[in-house]
Amino acid sequence: MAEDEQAPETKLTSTKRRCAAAGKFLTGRIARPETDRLPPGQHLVKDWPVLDLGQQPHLTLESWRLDVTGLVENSLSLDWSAFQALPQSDSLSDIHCVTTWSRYDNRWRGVATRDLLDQAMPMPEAEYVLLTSYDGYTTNLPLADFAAEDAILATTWEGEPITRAHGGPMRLIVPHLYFWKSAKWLRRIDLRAADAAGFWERNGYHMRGDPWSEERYSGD
Ligand SMILES: Nc1nc2c(c(=O)[nH]1)N[C@H]1C(S)=C(S)[C@@H](COP(=O)(O)O)O[C@H]1N2
Ligand SMILES: [Mo]
Repeated sequence: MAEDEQAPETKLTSTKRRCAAAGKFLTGRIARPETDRLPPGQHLVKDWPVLDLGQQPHLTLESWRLDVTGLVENSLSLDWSAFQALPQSDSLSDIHCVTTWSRYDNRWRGVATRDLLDQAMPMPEAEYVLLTSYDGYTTNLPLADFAAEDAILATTWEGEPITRAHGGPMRLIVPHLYFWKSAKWLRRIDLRAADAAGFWERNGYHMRGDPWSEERYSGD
């Protein structure tokens, strides 16, 4: 076949494409060999650095809310007790920050993003989420990544409430993407048909941010 001819769609590629379309919630299962645990260009730390825009909001559980908006059948606006009434899950995962530190084996408890999405019921057109936090931070990610099996709206770390500095009372954890996607002090989850850049994504960071393919900056 000549180089410039379009390859005909094979049975395999068409099946793969259909799975990719239907499998929104089936991606994100992490089954990497142990040797591949530390992504390229990362080094391990034992402490847990604090990184943010420098405005750490003081939130009270009485006034806290989480909204789920956009392309969902059921818009949600949950107060703290409604959020706590959702199924609670545990998740053990590694952190990979784009500034090159990684931290293994963090034990989280909270609401699995899938359990929240089960309540909100995303419409078929929903492909991306744009997250907004109480400090004004925003970040975007594909819905499939947000809905990964081990992604969690975490309220505790190592059995203790997440501190304000680390995003308490609730922050997102999406372990298989760089940590800037894991919004602290999460306020709103907006489901969308199209991708829209968040804070760091408008400032040169990658739209997806996969650590194993070093998607650090928008040119990567
Ligand atoms: N709301 C909010 N979430 C945020 C940020 C932020 O500035 N505001 N910074 C991101 C970045 S760049 C990183 S590396 C991690 C840091 O989380 P940590 O301070 O708990 O280590 O939070 C991410 N989530
Ligand atoms: Mo970061």
